Amino acid sequence: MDMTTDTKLEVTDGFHLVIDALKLNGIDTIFGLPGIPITDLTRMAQAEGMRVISFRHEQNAGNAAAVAGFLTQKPGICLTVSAPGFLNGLTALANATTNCFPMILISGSSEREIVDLQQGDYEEMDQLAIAKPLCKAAFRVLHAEDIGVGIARAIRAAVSGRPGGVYLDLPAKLFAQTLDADVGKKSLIKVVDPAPRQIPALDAVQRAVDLLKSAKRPLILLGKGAAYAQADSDIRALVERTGIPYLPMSMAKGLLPDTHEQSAAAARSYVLPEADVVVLIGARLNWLLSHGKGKTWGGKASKAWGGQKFIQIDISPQEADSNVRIDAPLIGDIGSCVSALLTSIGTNWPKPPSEWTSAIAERKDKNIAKMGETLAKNPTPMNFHSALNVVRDIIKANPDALLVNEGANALDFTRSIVDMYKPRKRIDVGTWGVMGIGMGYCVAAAAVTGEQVIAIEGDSAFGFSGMEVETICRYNLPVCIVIFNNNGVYKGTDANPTGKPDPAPTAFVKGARYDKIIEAFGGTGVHATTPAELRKGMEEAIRSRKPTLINAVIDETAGTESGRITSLNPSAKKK
Ligand code: ADP
Ligand code: TZD
Repeated sequence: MDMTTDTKLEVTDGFHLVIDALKLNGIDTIFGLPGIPITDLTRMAQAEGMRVISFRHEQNAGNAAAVAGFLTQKPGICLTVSAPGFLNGLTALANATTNCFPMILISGSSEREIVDLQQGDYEEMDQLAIAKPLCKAAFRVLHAEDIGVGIARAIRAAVSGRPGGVYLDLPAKLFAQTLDADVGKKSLIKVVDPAPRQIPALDAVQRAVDLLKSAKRPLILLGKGAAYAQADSDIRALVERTGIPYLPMSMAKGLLPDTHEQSAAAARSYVLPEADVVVLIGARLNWLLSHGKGKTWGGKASKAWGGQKFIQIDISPQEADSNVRIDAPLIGDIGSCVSALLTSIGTNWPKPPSEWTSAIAERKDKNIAKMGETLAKNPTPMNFHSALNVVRDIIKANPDALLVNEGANALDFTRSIVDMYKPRKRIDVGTWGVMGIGMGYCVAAAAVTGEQVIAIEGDSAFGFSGMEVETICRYNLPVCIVIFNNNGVYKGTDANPTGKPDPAPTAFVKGARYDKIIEAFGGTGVHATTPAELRKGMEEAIRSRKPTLINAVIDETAGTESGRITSLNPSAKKK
C-alpha cells in the first residue's frame, strides 16, 4: 500500500446526517429552541443553509411547525431538547394531529440505558412512550446509519393518508456517531411520492352522484381538509358548475371568496336544518358541526337526526358514520375525488331548484344588511364590531395577507365579519379551539409565505404566546398583531364576589398597555382607542412591513361568556 497518498477517510456524523436527510427531502426550515443535546444541530443546520427559527418556548415553535405543514403540505419540523422541552412541544404535536396538519417533532433525548433503568439522567424521560398516544406515529433512531430511514418514515407518516403529527426521538449519543461519508450518503432516502394520490372507487363516485342528483336542497360544506388539499380550482369548479350553495368552515374561508354569490355563510342557521343532501369536503361532523344532528340540523331533540343525507369526501376511511349515517362515503384524496365528481357530473348539471337558492339569498341579504348597520355604528368605547369593520376593510384591500385569529369573542366575531378572498389565508384555533397558537402561527405564516400577517387576538389569547413578540422582532417579520383588549377572559367586568382584594378569575389588569411590550424589542407599538386610530396603525404596519403591535381598546362590557359556545359551559345546579 502506498503510504504517501492521502488515506484519510471522509467522515460524517449524526448531526450532519439529520440535516442532509431533511434537506434531501426538500425541508428547508426548522422551528425550535436550542439546548442539550441539540444546540449544535441548530448551529450546523443554519451553517448548512437551512432556515433555523429559534423561539422562546417550544409550544410556539411546535405550533409554527404545524401550521407550516398546513400551508405547504410538507411536514413542519419542530426541534426541542429532552424531557421538559419535549413536553412543551408535545402539546403542539397533539394539536397538529387533531387538526390533521403534518408535522414532525424531533426531540433530543437522554441516554437510553439510564432512562430505561430509571437511574436519573439529566432531563430523563421515556419520551417515545409518552408521545405515542398523542400523535400519528412515533419512531426512535439509535444508529447513525438508520437516520435516513428514520426521517423517511417520519415524513411518510406525517403527510400520507390523513396528515398528522409524528414524533422522532433522537438520543444524544446518536449525534456524535460517525460514519464513512460515502456510506452515510448512501444511507439517506429521498422519499418518492410521500403523499400518494388515493383515487376513489368508481362505484363510490357513482353512488355520490346519484344521491346528489336526487337532492332538492343540496349544500356543500368545505372544511380545512379542503383548504389543505390545494385542489382550489377543481373545488371552485364543482361549486360553480353545480350551482350548489356552500358553507366554508373557519379555515376553509377564502377557498372561494366569501363574497361569492353561492356562499350561504350569512344564512348558516337556515341552510343546515333545511338542506336535504350535504356534501362534506374535508370537514368532520364533530362538535363544530353539532355532530351532524340535533336542533342545528333541524332534529326534533338535541341528539335527533335532522333527516339529511350525507356525501362525505375524506381520505380517512374510518371517518364516515362517526356521528351520523353517511350514505355516500367517497374515500380518497380531495383532489382526486373532486375531479372524479367533475368528470361524472359533466357540464349540464341542473342547477338546484330556485326555491332553495332564492330562499337562501333572501335570508342572506337580510342578515348582511343587518350586519352592515351594526358595522356602520361608531360607539364609544370601540366595540368588536366597530374595530372589525376596520379589519374587514384592511383584509379586503390586502387579500394576500394571512389572518391569524384566536380568542373567544375576538375569534367568533372576526370569523363572521371579516371576509377572506383567497385560499389558506385564515389560520386559527382549529378543532380544539385552543388558545396559544397565535404568535407561533404568525412566525410560520410570515416565514413560509413572505406575505404580510395580521393577527387578531383576544387579550387572554395573546398572553399564551406573547413572548414570541421578541421572535417576530428578532427575525424582522411583517406581522401586525392587533389585541382586542377588553381587560379579561371573555370580558373585563367580573368582580370578586367576596369583596377581597384578589381580582375575579377572568379579570386582567385594567387598561394594560400591550403595545409597550413590542417597543422593548424595537417594534412599533400603537395604542388605539378609536377605529380611525386602529385603521391608521394597521395601514402603517402594512406599508412599512415592520413588526407592529396595536393595543386596540375594546369596551370591556362587550362580548359574551365563551363567545359563541356559551352553551358548552356546564350550568350549575345549585345557584
Ligand atoms: P373543519 O374543522 O374545517 O371542519 P376538519 O379538521 O374537521 O375540518 O376535517 C378535515 C378532514 O379533512 C379530516 O377528516 C381529514 O381526514 C381530511 N383531509 C385532510 N387532508 C385531506 C386530503 N388531502 N384529502 C382528503 N381528505 C383530507
Ligand atoms: N386554555 C387553552 C389552552 N385553550 C382554551 N381554549 C382555554 C384555555 C379556554 N379559553 C377559551 O376557550 S377562549 C379563552 C380561554 C382562556 C380566552 C378568551 O378571552 P380573550 O377573547 O380575551 O382571548 P375575548 O375576545 O375577550 O372573548
